Amino acid sequence: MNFDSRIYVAGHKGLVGSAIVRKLELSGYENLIVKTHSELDLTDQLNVSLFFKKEKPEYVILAAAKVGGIEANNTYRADFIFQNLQIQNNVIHQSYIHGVKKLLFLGSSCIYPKHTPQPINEESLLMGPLEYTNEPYAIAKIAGMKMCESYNLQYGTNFISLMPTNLYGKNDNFDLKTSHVIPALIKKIHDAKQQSLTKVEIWGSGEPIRDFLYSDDFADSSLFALQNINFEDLLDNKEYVTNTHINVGTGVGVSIKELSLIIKKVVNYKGEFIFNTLKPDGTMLKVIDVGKINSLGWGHKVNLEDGINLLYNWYLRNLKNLT
Ligand code: GFB
Repeated sequence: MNFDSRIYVAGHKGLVGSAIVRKLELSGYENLIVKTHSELDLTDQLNVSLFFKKEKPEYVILAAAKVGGIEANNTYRADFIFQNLQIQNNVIHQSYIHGVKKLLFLGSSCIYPKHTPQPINEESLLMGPLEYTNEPYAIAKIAGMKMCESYNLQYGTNFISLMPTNLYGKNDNFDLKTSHVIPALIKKIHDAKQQSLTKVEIWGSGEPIRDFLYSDDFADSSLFALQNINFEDLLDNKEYVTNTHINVGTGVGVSIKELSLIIKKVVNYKGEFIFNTLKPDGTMLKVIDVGKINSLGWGHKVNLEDGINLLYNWYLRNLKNLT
């Protein structure tokens, strides 16, 4: 990939897409192609085909998706599976039709079974039932990853699938109904401090364990994959080719209770937490094995407390645009 290569970043305004655009620009890649949702509806097959025909990207990063936290996934089940399948099918197929040199498909660690040995290894895929609350999204992401693998095997494409763990960072979603846990707790605890509230509600038991990766760290892994990882690197001498996707995370688990105490310290909030067990916990254990990405040469750099400090400072600087 050269500094003047035509690189299309689908979903450039989102948490992941915006981090990847920042990383590419800081690294000297000047020929980025971006389209807003209103300029290009990725669920529309004809418009995606016309876009590829006109723009002819050489590299594609598929960071566009219908995403959300546990409540959004559990509520908008049909939207999560339909929109993500449509986006993936259109972008992956057109990347093949138009000879894209490399595509990066971004999935999620929720593709793994609800109960699986920890830390979760890539080989655990499809080895058991999925977590109910995000099954539609997980099925869509598994389909996208398998589609990349199948196009590589049948057509010789070079489509790489990264499976990030729970991500957080600048341009995160702070809408309490649809957000993930870290932006939700930053907002709830910040607001409680501002309003001198003595208690903050945490959903669930506080016991679930998660592996949280800062979005700029994930963007760093995405550029590393674009520059250094190819499909043939992922083939081992098994009788059949499968599980060619790559986990990306910290490999370090933290409970939601521990997370809330870290955010309480960063925000300097003095109140207490109440755990609302009427809200779902979701998967109880979701820490991923990062041995594969580490052996390929990449490791995370930003630890959880530093990442939360970075995000909270960003939140305070951008508060007027977020409310
Ligand atoms: O981040 P989160 O919504 O997604 O929830 P998942 C993580 C844990 O935090 C759950 C708890 O056990 C929540 O019950 N939690 C506590 C909260 N308080 C809150 C709160 O105020 N808001 C939210 N959102 N959670 C997602 C999948 O699962 O993981 C997505 O639904 C995606 O599809 C993402 O795969 C990576 O980690 O449970």
